[in-house]
Amino acid sequence: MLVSVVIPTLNEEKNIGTVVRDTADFLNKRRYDYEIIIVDGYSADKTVEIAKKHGAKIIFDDKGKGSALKKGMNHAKGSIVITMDADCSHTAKEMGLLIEGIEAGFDVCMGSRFLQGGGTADMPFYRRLGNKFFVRLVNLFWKTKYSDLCYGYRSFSKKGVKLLETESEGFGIEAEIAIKAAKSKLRILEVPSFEKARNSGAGKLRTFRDGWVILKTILKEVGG
Ligand SMILES: Nc1nc2c(ncn2[C@@H]2O[C@H](COP(=O)(O)OP(=O)(O)OP(=O)(O)O)[C@@H](O)[C@H]2O)c(=O)[nH]1
Ligand SMILES: [Mg+2]
Repeated sequence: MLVSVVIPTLNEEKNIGTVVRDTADFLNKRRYDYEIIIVDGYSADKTVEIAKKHGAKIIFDDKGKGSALKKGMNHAKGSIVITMDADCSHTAKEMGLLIEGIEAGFDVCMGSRFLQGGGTADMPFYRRLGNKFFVRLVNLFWKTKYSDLCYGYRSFSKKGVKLLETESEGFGIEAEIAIKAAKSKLRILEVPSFEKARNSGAGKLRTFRDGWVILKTILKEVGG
């Protein structure tokens, strides 16, 4: 069983080494075959060089996080595809839950900061408020029971990757995936996840600009 880990990066030179190393260590310990795919947005720093040194495959995408994730997921050869951030917010050990969710027969397994056992050290007030509002909106429209929405630590079966034909180029991607998974009647599981604070460097998400993008993404799916 091959596990593919897809990591979008933009100027993460202080973080990417740790993320790739911890991921490889975890998957080696569990004796999984794996590939780690970095989808880089043409970083101006040493992200690519460092990721390569740690054994990751590199592909490039010049649009945004959403477009990078789509490219990486379509490139992945694994029967389980995991997406994670490059800023050390996601803990490699938690990957066990994401892998086992797919092994148990689910198509999309979504980390949630708001299930018992989960949490966050990286969510200012307005983002928490926005996320809560979007979760309610999506649950209302699609009769889902999500506890979280805009969180990128997830796993997918081959079928899941194939059926999710996403269009978001930027930070609307997580919401779009959650909605399309429900629309496609995929088997969805949430597992608790703790989001650590970004280790180093600047976050790229802008709360109000990207909040607007996420709202437009949800409304587009209502119409479509
Ligand atoms: N390829 C690519 N990756 C991106 C782009 N923007 C962000 N990323 C990556 O996507 C992941 C999530 O971005 P973050 O900036 O950490 O977003 P966030 O976690 O919502 O924001 P912070 O809490 O401030 O860290 C990180 O691994 C980024 O390096 C982009 O335009 N292209
Ligand atoms: Mg982050």
